[in-house]
Amino acid sequence: MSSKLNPLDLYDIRSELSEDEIIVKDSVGRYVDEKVIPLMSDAFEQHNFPRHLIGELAELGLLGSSINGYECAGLNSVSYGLICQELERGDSGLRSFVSVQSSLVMFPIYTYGSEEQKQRWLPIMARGEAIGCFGLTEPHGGSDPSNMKTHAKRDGEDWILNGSKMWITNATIADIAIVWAKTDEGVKGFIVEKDMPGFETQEIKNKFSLRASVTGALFFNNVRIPEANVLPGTSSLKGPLSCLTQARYGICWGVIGAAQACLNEVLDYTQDRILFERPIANTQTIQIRMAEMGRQITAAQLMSLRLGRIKDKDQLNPTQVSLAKWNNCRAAIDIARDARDILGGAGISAEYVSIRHMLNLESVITYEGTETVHQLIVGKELTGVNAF
Ligand code: TGC
Ligand code: FAD
Repeated sequence: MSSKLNPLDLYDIRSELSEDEIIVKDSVGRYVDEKVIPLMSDAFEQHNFPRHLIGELAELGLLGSSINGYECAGLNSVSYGLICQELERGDSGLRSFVSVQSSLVMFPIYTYGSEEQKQRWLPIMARGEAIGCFGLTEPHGGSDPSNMKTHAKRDGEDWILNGSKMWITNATIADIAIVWAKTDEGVKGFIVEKDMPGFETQEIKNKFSLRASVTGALFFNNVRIPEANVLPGTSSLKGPLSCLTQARYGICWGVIGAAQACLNEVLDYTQDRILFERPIANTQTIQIRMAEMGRQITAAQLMSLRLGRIKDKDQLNPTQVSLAKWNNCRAAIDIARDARDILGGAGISAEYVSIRHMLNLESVITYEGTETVHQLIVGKELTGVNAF
């Protein structure tokens, strides 16, 4: 007789993890249980990103955790995935903060930056003393960044930047923005510092999703950028798109955490909710719905672990990330919506986590490439035809 399975890990993914990976998962998991989950419902209701957590995330080594050197932890890709999963079990907004800081700001500085840029920014970003944001999306359409209007022109030793970016995580709390702009020499990445004259930010308020995360717009009006703030290692759209591959990979894992939180909630709730003289967990329909959640979570876990192992061998193809981003976000949002329904009227209350995860996942399925974008990336791979 085999022992009872863990409902949140039906294929015992844990047994596939190294000792180091288990330590990362368990320590971040404990932190999320003790310090994050108790405050996220309020933070979401109050539309407030709990900034005091940044120092704690830094102390745990979670900022730029995949980078070697520069005071970063140098963890492998599976560990980064597990960090995202545990943080998003708390709230997608917190995982978003870490995704942007690590994959979208520290990664491009590490990969495309000069040694001076790395020395200047990476250690203070790892310590949480400087916060970053990533400006690619523009108001007229984020799915097609090749149509960006933001541009920069050389002026002597400097560059002059004009344009705007929309829907930018961390916009108003960031010390630096990695801004992607068209130039006569191709698409380049600029490190825009918050005090540079002509650079302004504005928070986007009244969101129904990711309320515990800061989102805003960036405006550039003749911002003078010294050559020392240009990332020298990239001059095409491949630069920003390669950053997206890193962040999308983290999301593949992250949304598993959100889905696990929802399944966990309904597993408890349905045991105690007595209707027609029996717990609703004893009905076939509720069991089938929760079994479906278990099936989807297991598939997402297997895809993410395989993706992580391929990434750690440096053999990752971005299309493989698109397939998992599509699959896992779709699974997580379906699970969250169904969990909300199983909770009945209680499911609309902030006392339960499912509706918060459900609302957050509306952003997660949209940002870092919408579901349609990822389907078309996979379609292009299968057919060889670009149908965008
Ligand atoms: P395309 O011709 O396909 O590609 C141009 C060059 O880039 C290469 N490439 C990639 N490289 C690495 N990773 C990827 N994911 C890559 N995708 C493409 C490609 O091989 C090519 O290289 P080369 O050497 O041949 O020049 O470019 P396209 O203009 O046709 O675009 C294709 C498309 C639609 C897939 C792309 O534009 C896209 O991915 N659109 C979606 C945009 C998006 O995801 N934006 C996200 C903004 S950031 C964000 O949402 C942060 S939220 C964070 C949070 O809070 O957690
Ligand atoms: P659009 O591109 O206008 O898409 C509208 C609809 O058209 C979508 O349903 C899309 O799937 C569909 N569509 C697009 N192309 C096709 C096609 N060829 N065929 C059929 N349908 C198509 N961006 C950043 O740069 N940095 C950030 O930090 C950041 N953070 C974000 C945080 C939040 C909370 C949100 C919501 C967004 C964030 N974004 C960020 C922006 C995000 O990446 C974009 O919202 C996303 O890429 C989609 O762009 P869009 O909103 O302009 O939608």
